[in-house]
Amino acid sequence: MTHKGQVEELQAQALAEIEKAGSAADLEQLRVQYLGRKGRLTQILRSLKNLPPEVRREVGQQANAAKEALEAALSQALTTLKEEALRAAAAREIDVTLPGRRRALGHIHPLTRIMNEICDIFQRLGFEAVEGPEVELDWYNFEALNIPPDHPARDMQDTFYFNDKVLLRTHTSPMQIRVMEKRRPPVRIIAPGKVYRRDSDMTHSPMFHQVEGLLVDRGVTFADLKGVLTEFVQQLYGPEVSLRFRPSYFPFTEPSAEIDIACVICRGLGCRVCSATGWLEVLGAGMVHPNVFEAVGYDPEEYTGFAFGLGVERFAMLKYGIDDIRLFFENDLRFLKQF
Ligand code: 2U9
Repeated sequence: MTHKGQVEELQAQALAEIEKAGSAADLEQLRVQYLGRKGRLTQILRSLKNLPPEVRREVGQQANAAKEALEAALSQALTTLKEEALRAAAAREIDVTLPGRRRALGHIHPLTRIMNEICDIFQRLGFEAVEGPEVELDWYNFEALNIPPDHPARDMQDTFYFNDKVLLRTHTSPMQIRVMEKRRPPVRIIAPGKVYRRDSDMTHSPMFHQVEGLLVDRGVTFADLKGVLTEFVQQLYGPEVSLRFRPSYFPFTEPSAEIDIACVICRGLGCRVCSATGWLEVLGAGMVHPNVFEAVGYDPEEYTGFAFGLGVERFAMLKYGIDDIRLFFENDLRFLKQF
């Protein structure tokens, strides 16, 4: 075969193989095979010097043209392979140029936060937190707490009953009874948790949260009650906030009081939130009724104690200026993200 025929055949063979190559590695292998230092076309170019001058010129021109053609074909094939890979990724609906997605960070529910703050303050004051059943017996929820059989709280209209004796607790006070039945004084506990009442509007939810407290020992007085609750309110609302204790009535305490703070919205001047009174009721409290001590087997001549109760939602609504209690339970992110 002529030299010219050799070059033509080599070029045709190389181009066919480049066309069939399926990867960048295949293409590189072909480049080495034909154009590398010991490549087949390179060897032809090197052997030109042994040819007679009249053939050398023609074959030389042709070999150089073949070299250029192969280089162009290799580079074109590589570009085509890359384009095909991108098109395949797009077909799988993966846009490799999009930025990564951030994972949204959750946070503590406003009610949980207030609940934790309240419990932390009482725990620093020496109170132990106790938790117990939300499905309760009539004895713990009413009878032992000196709540008489004809009290309106016992009505079907106000309490969720399962049957005559079993109900959803309407306050966390049953826990204090359960603890006193098991332990002797001194007792210093708080009972945080869910409670249930048949009531629902802007300021009442059928399920809400309470923190109640109880301290029993020899020689406990109303002055101890005032000291502990003043300290609590000032730790939560700041040392400047003023309090007032108003006489009140609860079946399970005697004497009883309701505790107001100067309105956190208008600072006592009178506004819509405090109904123009300048005061907000935040706590109920009193000295434990002797009948309650009798019910748990404590001698009321030997021991005295104070108790208090607060509604967590009410505290949170006052703290954050929220006017509808239902917002806490709708899990609307537009609401929750504000805290
Ligand atoms: C025992 C004895 C006495 C707990 C008390 C209150 C006053 C009170 C309300 C606050 C707002 C209920 O959530 S609320 O609607 N609570 O006013 N609670 S004294 O007295 C007790 C508890 C347990 C054994």
